[in-house]
Amino acid sequence: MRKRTSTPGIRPSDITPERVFHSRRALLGAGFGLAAAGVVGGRAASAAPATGVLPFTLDRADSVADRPNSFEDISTYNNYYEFGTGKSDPAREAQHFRTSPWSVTIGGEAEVRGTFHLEDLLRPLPLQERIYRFRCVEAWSMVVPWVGFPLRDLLQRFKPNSNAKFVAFKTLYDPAQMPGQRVPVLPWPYVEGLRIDEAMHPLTMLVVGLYGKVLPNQNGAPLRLIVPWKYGFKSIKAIVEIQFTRTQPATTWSGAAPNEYGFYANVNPAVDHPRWSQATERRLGGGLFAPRIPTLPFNGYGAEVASLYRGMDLRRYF
Ligand SMILES: Nc1nc2c(c(=O)[nH]1)N[C@H]1C(S)=C(S)[C@@H](COP(=O)(O)O)O[C@H]1N2
Ligand SMILES: [Mo]
Repeated sequence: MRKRTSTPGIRPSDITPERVFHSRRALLGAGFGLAAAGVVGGRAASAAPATGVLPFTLDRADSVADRPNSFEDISTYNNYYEFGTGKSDPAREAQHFRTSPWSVTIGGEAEVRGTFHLEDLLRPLPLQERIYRFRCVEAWSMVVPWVGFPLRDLLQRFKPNSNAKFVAFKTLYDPAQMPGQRVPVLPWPYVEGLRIDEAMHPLTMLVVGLYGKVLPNQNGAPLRLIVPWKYGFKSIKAIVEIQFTRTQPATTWSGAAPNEYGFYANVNPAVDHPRWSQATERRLGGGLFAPRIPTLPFNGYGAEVASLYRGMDLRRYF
């Protein structure tokens, strides 16, 4: 396992790589003044309600060196079918989505179960910034400075028992607020799942922020999963339920098109989608003529996660 770095009280210029720091300064000029200033000033949690700023420490050991995409790229090109199937729909349609109050039900094969206010769940968990690659199954990709915490830090507090072999996640069902749920493009609510060892892997995150600020609604506020070595559809948004289960849970896309999307969905350049190649990807923000880049096995996280799948035929379990 990689070394953790989590140094409280680090200097503003240490919080993120230089170029991110400068792009935050660019955000300042773009009208995100208060939030960006709070980030570089390392302001504390009390600033959050007023400015949307989150306190965090950079987890450099678990971050990639790739240049992060702009806030604009990450927050205006989205997949979130609850708010429409177009890439620019969620940024517009999710603007007034209510993320507070928010509660999450945690149950199933665990000693501790119940429904909790999100702020109570989050209170004991220190936030980290991690810069991760993100690869959609549609063959576009980006690099994102998420703010969140390892999922396992939350799950462990619920004391899963030995029957807990999988973890199932559910998105909010609220057609009054989510216009896409009034259309049967997918069975609602959106559900996803992980094997317990995948859920407990230190790279698996629950995310509450982006670029040091509260997560934009279109990116899955107030709470979404990020599994950086899997295709983006595993990274379920607006989570209201987490269940420890004995058996492999149903997942939305593998149920909707089982020949195209599997339960595992590990990024794999050697296994093409039936309708397109997965060998290369288009990095967002590169413009029309940017060359495609090679897709990496496990999205580049193979050294950390390949051992989870030892002995499995990854063509069969795709
Ligand atoms: N509830 C829900 N979660 C979802 C989706 C969705 O439509 N609904 N889309 C998935 C897909 S296909 C991708 S690629 C990512 C996109 O995340 P982003 O918009 O933050 O880039 O969210 C995933 N999580
Ligand atoms: Mo996706």
